[in-house]
This record gives sequence, C-alpha cells and structure tokens, in this order.
Amino acid sequence: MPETQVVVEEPLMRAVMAAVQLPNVSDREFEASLCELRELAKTLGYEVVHTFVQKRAGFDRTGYLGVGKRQEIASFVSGEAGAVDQDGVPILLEAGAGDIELILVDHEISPSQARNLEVEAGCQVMDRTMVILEIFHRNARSRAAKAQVEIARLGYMAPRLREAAKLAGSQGRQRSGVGGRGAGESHTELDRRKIRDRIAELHKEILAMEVERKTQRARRQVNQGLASVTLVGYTNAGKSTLMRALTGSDVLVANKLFATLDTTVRTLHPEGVPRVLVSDTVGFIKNLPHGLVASFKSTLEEAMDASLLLHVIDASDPGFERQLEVTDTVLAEIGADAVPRLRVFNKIDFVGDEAAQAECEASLRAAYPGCVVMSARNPEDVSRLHQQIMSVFQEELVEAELFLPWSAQQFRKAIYEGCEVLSESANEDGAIFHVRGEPAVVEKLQAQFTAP
Ligand SMILES: Nc1nc2c(ncn2[C@@H]2O[C@H](COP(=O)(O)OP(=O)(O)OP(=O)(O)O)[C@@H](O)[C@H]2O)c(=O)[nH]1
Ligand SMILES: [Mg+2]
Repeated sequence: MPETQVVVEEPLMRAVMAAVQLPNVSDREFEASLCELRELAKTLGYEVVHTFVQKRAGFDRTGYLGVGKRQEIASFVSGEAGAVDQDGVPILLEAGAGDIELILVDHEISPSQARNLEVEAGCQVMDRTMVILEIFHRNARSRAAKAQVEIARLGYMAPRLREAAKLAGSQGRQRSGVGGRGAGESHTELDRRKIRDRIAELHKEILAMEVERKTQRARRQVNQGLASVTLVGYTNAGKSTLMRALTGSDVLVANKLFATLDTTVRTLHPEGVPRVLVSDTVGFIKNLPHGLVASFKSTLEEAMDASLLLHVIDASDPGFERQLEVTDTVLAEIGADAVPRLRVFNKIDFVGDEAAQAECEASLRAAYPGCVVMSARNPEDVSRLHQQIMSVFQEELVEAELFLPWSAQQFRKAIYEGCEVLSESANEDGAIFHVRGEPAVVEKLQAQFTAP
C-alpha cells in the first residue's frame, strides 16, 4: 500500500545511546526500552551507531554512568585512539567511532548529571524526556497543542536553566546543558519569574481555547446525538490509519512516533443510525513526561467523553503487552477506566507468515476475550470493525412513534437526520413517523414537537 505522505529523507546525524540497567529491570524490558529510544531518535533525525550499557545498583550521582564508562564514551565520541581509562589501560576504540553529535540517555537525568556527562564526553546530551518533548515540539500543529507542549518544555527547562545560570555565574558563560539547542546563553538570563509568567500566560490561552472547544462540542452533541468512539493507544499502533479507514478522512499517518498530537473528530463512514463520531488522539509512551500528561489531559479528557474506547494495539510489536499496560495505566490516570473499551489488535498482517498470524490471533483471543484482531490495511477487517461499532450503538436504540403537526414540518429534516425512519403515515393533523434512534435523540425530538 502506498505511503500517504511524501517523506524527504535527509541524511541522519550520528548519535550514541547510553543506558543504565537497574537490578529490577529484566533484560527484555531493558532491550525494548532501548529499541524504542532508537525509534525516538530516528524520528528526530538521528541514527544510533553505538550503545553503551552498564548494570548498576543505581545511577551515578555525578554523571549517570560510572566514570570508566564515561571515559569510554568520551573516546568513542572524539574517535581518538590512545585514551586510557582510570587504571591507565588504553581504551580500545570500537569501529564507527568519532563524528558523534549527540548522546541519548534512556532515563530522565538531573541537570548536573547531564552537564557533567556533556562536559566529559564533549558532546550534547539529551535524556529520554527531552527527546519526547522535542518530538512533541516539532509535531505540534494547532495553537492548543503548541501551547501545551511549550508549558511542558518550560517546566522541564526551568530547573536546567537555573543550573546553567548558576554555573555561568561561577565559571563565566557556558553552553547550557540538556536541551541546549535553541536554549543557549540568552536563556540563562531568563529568570524564574519570566518563565512563571509565560506559563501563566499560556494557561490563560489554553483556558480560552477550552471554552471555545466546549461550545463547539456542545453544538456537535445537540446536532448529532451522542454516539462517539475514541481511538486510543500507544504511539505508532495505527490509530490514525484506522481513523482514515473508518471515516474516509485524510488525517496524517506516518511511521514516526507521535505523528498525531491533536484530537481530530470525523463521522464514521458510511453513515448509519445513529451517526457515530470517531476521534483520533495523541499516542502514549512509556515514561511519558509528567508535564506532557498534565498538558494533554484536557485534550484527552474531551475524547474520554466517548461512549466507547477503541484501544488500538500493535500486535506485531514484540513489546505490545507492555505497551498495552502503559495505555491502561494512562487511561486510569485520566479517569477513563469506566468507559466501555474494545481492544483492537492491529497489524496482524505484519506478524510473520499465515501460520504465525493464525497462532498469534488464537493466543490473543484466548488472552483477551472479546478482542478484535485485524489489519487496518485490510478493507474486510475494517468493515467488520465498522459493523461491530455500529452494533454496539444500535443495541441501545429505541423504537418510537413521533407525531409531527402540519404546522411544524420544518422538523422533518431533523427526524430523518437523527433517526432511522421505519415508516411514515399521515392523518388530518400531521405526519406520523415510526422511528428507531438513540433514546436521547428521540426524546429531544419528541419534546420539541409536543411542546405547547
Ligand atoms: N503492516 C501494517 N502497518 C500498519 C497497519 N496500521 C498502521 N500501519 C502503519 O503503522 C505506522 C503508524 O501508523 P499511524 O496510523 O500513524 O499510527 P498512530 O497510532 O496514529 O501513531 P501516533 O499518531 O504516532 O500515535 C504507519 O506507517 C502505518 O502505515 C496495519 O494494519 N498493518
Ligand atoms: Mg496518529
């Protein structure tokens, strides 16, 4: 299937990853996390050419990794042979050393750890949180998403800028630490108050946008009844692809993490009764920075008004179970665990050969009763899901008789739009419709015509 977006491939910049494996983290979990960081780096335009790992009981307070590991990284970054470790033993250079632009750290580290690592290795350092914030920053399109990301970034940067300012005061001017890009010397002069003011200003902006959104939302509900579905799930699971397939819309699909940051609402297509709204939402990830959870909460909460959540899971990802748990946790955090949920295991076409797919499907069905196993790229699967969604809502429909006086014929259109009309007859005083529709919609129509 052709990709929906023309991606201009720029040459990737070279980066290394560094990670401490703590005792309570299994090898598998550790590997999965590194794999994900590699994908995050790629989304930012970096190729990871080497990974430095170290098992430790805790992070080194000075530089996250032990001093020996830091020296190893420093010589790899510089690409210069001849360096020696703390015991005077020459450090052997691995192939591909030198010309490294960035060190990625797979945890959130403190400003001073980042700075020390940066100074010793002679190269910019970005921790996992900063990487995610940077991706959100680049992908934010709407005014609301931009403001939310900026709040999260300021929250993250504030203590780091303070640290940089302190250092600049004591050692003269220096480059700022983690997140140094675009946040150079001038930022060290920004004091706390300025950041606080900016955050307050952004909050005000968001609040104003929320009021506007609520009005739109209320309008939508009045016009179209209440049936709505929200797609949620881990980043890159295929939510937007499903959204396109289910609604015939052209939302952005990309093999990148966090392609979607804004909630998009479209109508389920082909339309039926009731008319169902589908929302696409921002994806989740392990260790989603707290600032971001808070920022996106309002956007997500709106989506959580849905009557049904479709939790989309990438069945072809070896780490899908962990991803599923992360999504469940975030949903619980934002208070959405009470909303009925359908688990949709997507990308089954991407799970090995036919035999492997059948085996995977059987084990998923056994482990998650009632789940859907499908491929968003298979039109038959999509139409089956479409039917399943419709039947959830149709179960709640009621049949009723509506009497419309001849004097109120302007409501005809509303009846046909809001309900399925099973039959129509007429007498001297008006028309009688036998309809099937959502209880709320039928009730509202009834109230409108019978009102004196
Ligand atoms: N093979 C296969 N690929 C799929 C399927 N569904 C989606 N993809 C691909 O997976 C990638 C991610 O899809 P998106 O729809 O952008 O994922 P998303 O969940 O919206 O991701 P975020 O917006 O980043 O949270 C794209 O390259 C899609 O083409 C599927 O059923 N099978
Ligand atoms: Mg998306």
